[in-house]
Amino acid sequence: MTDFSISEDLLQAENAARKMALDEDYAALTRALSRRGIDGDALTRSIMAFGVAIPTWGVGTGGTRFARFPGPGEPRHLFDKLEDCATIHHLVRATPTVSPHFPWDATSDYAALREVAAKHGLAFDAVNSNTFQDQPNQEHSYKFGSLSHVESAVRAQAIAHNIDCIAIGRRLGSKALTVWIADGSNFAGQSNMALALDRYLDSMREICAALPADWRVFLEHKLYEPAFYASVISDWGTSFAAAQELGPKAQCLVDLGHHAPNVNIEQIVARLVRFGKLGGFHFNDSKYGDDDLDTGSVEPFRLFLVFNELIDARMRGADGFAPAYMLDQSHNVTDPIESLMQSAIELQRAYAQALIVDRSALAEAQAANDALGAHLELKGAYTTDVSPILAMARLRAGGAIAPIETYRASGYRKHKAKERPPVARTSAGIV
Ligand code: RM4
Ligand code: MN
Ligand code: MN
Repeated sequence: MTDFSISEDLLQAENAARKMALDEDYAALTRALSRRGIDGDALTRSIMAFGVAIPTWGVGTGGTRFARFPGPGEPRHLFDKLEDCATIHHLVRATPTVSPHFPWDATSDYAALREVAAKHGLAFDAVNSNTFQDQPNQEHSYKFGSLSHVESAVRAQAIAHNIDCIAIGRRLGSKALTVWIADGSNFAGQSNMALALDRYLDSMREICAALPADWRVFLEHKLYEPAFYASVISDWGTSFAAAQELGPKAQCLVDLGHHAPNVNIEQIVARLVRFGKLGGFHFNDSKYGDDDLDTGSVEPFRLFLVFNELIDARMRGADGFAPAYMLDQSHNVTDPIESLMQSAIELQRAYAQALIVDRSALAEAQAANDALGAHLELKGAYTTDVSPILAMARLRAGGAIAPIETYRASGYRKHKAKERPPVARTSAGIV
C-alpha cells in the first residue's frame, strides 16, 4: 500500500477557495500597519523565516498517569512519526525540524534515518536524553534518580546514555543535547539536597566534556513531578547556577509548563538573556502545573510577553543570543497533528505581534515613567490581528492558507487509520 500524503492538487484547490478573501484582508492589514510605519511584506518575510522543532513524541496521542486514549492511525514507529511531522510542515511551513528523544526513537541506521527525514524536507534539532524511566534489559534502575543517584554505577549508566545521545545526534546533524532529569525526592529527609546537586554537577561535567566544539547542552528545569517534595533541577535559579559552573556550552532551557503558578516567565527569560544563558524553549501552555496544554491556548498574552523579551534581546544584539525553539506538549484529547499545527501558528502570532511593538515609543514611555503609556504600546501590538500576515506567510512558503481545514478536508487521519493498524503497545506520546 502506498502511503497517503496530502496532494498538491488538494492544497491548491483549498488555497484557491480562500485566496480572494485573504488578499482583501492582507491588503487591509498591511495598509493599517503602514500607517504605523510598519512594512507588512517585511513582516511576512520574517514570519516565513520562523521555525520551531516538533518533538517526535508529540505526534503520538499523549496521556495522563490515569489513562491514555489512543487515537486512530497513530504513528507506530519513528518513520510514521516523521511522516506526520512532514505533513505538519507541508501545511504550516513553520516546523522544518524534528527533535528526537532517545531511546524512544532508537533505530539501527541513523544515516538512513537522516536521509528519510531529508526526503521529507526535515532536519534534526536538539536530541533529548531519557533517564526518567527504565528500559528493558537496563542494568541499573532510575527509580531513585539518574545523574544525581547516590550510586556511582547508576550515574555512570546515565552519563553513558547522554554521551550516546550526543553520538547519535552527531550522525543526525544535531547541535545540541537537552537534559531533563526526573531526579529528586518525595520525602523530607529522603535525599541530601546539597550533595544530590553536587553529584548532578559532577555527572554533567562528564557529559559536557563529551560535547563537540560546536554543540550546546540545554539544562531543563522542572519544579515538580515525579519528585513531589524536591526536584534536583527545580527552577531557573538552580539551572542557571549549574549552567554557570558547567561553562559556556551549558545553557538553560525554559519549558513554559515547568514553573510555579504566577511565576513571571518573561522576566526569567530576560534574566537568562542578560547572562548569555538562554539556550532555548519547550513551548506549551499551562494552567496549574506541567499540564502540557497547547501553546497559546490558555495564556496567549504571556506567550506574547515572552516573545517581546526575545525581540528586545535580538534588537539589542544581546551576547550569545540564539535560542532553540521546540514544542513540548501532550495531546490527550485532540488529533496531535491539528494541535501541533495550531501551536506553531500561535508561536508565529506571538512572534509577529512582538515584532510590531513600537520599540522607540515603548522606550520613550519607559524613560518618562509613563506606566500606562508603555503598557498600551504592548497592548496595541498584542491586540492587532496578524492572522492575514500569518496566512500569507504560509501561502508564500508553499503551505496552506487554512492548515487545519485543509488537513481535515484531506482525510489524512482516515487514510492513516487504514494504513497503520493499531499495535498492541505503542510508545507514542507521553504516558
Ligand atoms: C518532561 C520534560 C521533558 C520531556 C518529558 C517527556 O516533563 O518536559 O522535556 O522530554 O517530559
Ligand atoms: Mn520539556
Ligand atoms: Mn514537561
